[in-house]
Amino acid sequence: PTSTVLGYPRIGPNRELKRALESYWDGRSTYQDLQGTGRRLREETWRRLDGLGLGALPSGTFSFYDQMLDTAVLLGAVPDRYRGGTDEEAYFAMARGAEGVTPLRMTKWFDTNYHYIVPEIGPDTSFRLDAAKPLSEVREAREHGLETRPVLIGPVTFLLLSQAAPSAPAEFAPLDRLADVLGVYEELLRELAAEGVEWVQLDEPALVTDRTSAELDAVRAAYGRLGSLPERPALFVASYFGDLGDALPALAATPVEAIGLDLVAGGLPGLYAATPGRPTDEAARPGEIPGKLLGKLLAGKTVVAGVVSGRDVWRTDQERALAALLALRDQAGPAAHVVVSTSCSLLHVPYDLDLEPGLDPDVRRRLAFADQKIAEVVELAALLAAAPAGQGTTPTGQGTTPAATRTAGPAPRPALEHASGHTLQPAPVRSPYAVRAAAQAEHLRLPPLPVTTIGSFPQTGELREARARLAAGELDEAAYDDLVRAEIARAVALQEGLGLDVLVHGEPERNDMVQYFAEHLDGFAVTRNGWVQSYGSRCTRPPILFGDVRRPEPITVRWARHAQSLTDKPVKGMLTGPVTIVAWSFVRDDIPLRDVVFQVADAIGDEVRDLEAAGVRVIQVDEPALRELMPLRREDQGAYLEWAVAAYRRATSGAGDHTQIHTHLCYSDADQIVGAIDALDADVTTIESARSGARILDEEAIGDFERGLGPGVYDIHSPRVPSTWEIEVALKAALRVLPADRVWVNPDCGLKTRTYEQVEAALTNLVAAARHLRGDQPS
Ligand code: THG
Ligand code: ZN
Repeated sequence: PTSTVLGYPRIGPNRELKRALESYWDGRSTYQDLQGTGRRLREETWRRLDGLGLGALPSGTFSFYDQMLDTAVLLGAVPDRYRGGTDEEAYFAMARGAEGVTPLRMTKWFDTNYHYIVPEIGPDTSFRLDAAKPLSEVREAREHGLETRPVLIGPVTFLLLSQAAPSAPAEFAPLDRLADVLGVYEELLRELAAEGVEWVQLDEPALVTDRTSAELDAVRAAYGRLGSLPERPALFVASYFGDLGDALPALAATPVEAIGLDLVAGGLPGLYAATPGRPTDEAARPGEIPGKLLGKLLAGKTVVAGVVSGRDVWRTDQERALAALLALRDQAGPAAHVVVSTSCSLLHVPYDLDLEPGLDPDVRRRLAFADQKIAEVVELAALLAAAPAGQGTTPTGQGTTPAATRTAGPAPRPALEHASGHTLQPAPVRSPYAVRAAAQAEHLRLPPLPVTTIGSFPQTGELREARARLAAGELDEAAYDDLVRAEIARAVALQEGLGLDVLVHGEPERNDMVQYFAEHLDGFAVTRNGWVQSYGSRCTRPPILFGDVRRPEPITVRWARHAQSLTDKPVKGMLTGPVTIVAWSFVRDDIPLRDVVFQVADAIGDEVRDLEAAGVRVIQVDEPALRELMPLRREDQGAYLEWAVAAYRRATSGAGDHTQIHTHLCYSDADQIVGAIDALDADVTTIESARSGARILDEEAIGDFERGLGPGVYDIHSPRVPSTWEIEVALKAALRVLPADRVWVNPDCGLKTRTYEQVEAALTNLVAAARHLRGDQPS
């Protein structure tokens, strides 16, 4: 084959899988119904890929929940507590929990907005092959007359991304079980060979992050062993999201037949670099392969060249991609074979631009969604095949157009105007914390252990329906506004009645916070149907940041003003931080990411100033994706954190000393970036999960954390209402390391997914716990 893709979306062009899953979970349909939807989606996908002219089709990229979870099932790594029912009950219990069992942990898939289920591996996990899924999908495709390449997570990545079982000894690591897991992969490869399968794709994205020499030994051992199996399909090891570094020679020395390289995010020095900040003339990183050695490494192998980005929505620069393919073909030498592909699975982009007729034509002609990207792959493969050998020249990167400004039509489009001038104004600097704290104490007059919430209140069905009717033109703006105002009044009255100290308006006007800000900022386009899977049945519609970002007019001020008019207690203004807005959008690549984030920071900074001018005394700027955008290689992380923190401070430093800035971060890995969180210089930081809150308090680093902290003391992901007693226990732990005027009492995240009944009960207990402990505090 000359062309392929590493994977394809599976939620359905109209979110058919989401609907089928949720209906099955609610008991409105059967597992057979769900399987029927799965079969139809897979058939449609294969027919579409084949129809677009793709040379080799993947199978197994479909999943009812997640590919890491599927691999755990494939290997029989199902912890005992999930067993007992049917296979599908165990599968969904691991994903979502069930009566009496909590689900497996879920975490971010590398630096994407996709979440995977974290398998649990212990010294006693008994591995046993369950090849039903890969085999049945291969057979299913054959019923449609199509031959496919099963796609699986590779053994090294599977174990590196797994967590140790809770019962495992401290020194145990899942990778310790490599030899046992390889036994199961061997058995699978034999079965696939017996089935007549010619190629298998094993995904090893964990190899693009920093790996120890022991881990590289594991790579050599794993693929040495699988490669030496006498009866097996050809092995294609795919890497993506970065460059393989030292793992490339390790992998190349094994008998695997094909290696996949992400030439968009990673590239090879002097060969290809499409990402800003990685100019083509950049010196090789330690461990990178100089171009001339490439031929030796890849002799006899197939190189699957990921030149069409699977993660952005921009059209590919065909000229530049072809130059890279030619250079790769020449450097890899005549003994290698080059296949054109996407840089990673297309899971991370929407299906089809044709499903988005409402987009501005000027933006639209720069875009490619999954199906358009497949057409690009096919076209590049034809161009490569037609080009005679010996044409490879190293692309200089000059004279090519950045993707975000590239267009479909033959006529060149005018370049986007650039707002870098306005991003270069220096941001004001806030006074030291002690000065601010004194001004805020005077201005806010809060009790010790102040009680607040993170921002959102339950989103009622009525509200969601009203938003849908507004979008469909069945409800006018004024009627919708009245509904939002009434909902704000309800949330404010509830908080006043319960005795919270800093109130919120509850965010009834927002569906997704990033979508909401994108809708109100210039430089963004939003889609109606551009869904991308976030986890399980949940999706987001990432906005498209295509141009210079500006805030044409205040966004949240009228809602904040309304809420504040209803109470004498301070009401928090609620904003999303610049890193998070950018992390959860598709972002232009014609200027450095840092400059884009700074532009968004300035737009948010405008909103901060307007909120303050409107009399808002507390402003929360959330940055839940601060960790997510972190570069995968350690050597790049320091520079990122520096500009990410600087962007946050740009956004917030316009606030006067008397205005209290809050921030909120989600996800339990916040403890990895305590230093950066501290450097945000927010007056108050609230963090997710009572569990991770406790862990952060354990950190020695907390001694330097000299501002307000709200360790989440109510786990909002569970419908359970915490007792006053357990909230007090959590707060007492915080009071051992922080004074009472710097400890905040709050849930661990927004209340959007809870019911009003649960929220009222939990907040009652939160206030009771705070009041009880206040009695013990010196005032
Ligand atoms: N917004 C965006 N990205 C995110 C989050 C977010 N990434 C990380 C985290 N939060 C992911 N969590 C969720 C939680 C719920 C949903 C999506 C991601 C969700 N989505 C609705 C659905 O699928 O039915 C659709 C929501 C909508 O109308 O936009 O429930 O908060 N951008
Ligand atoms: Zn949160």
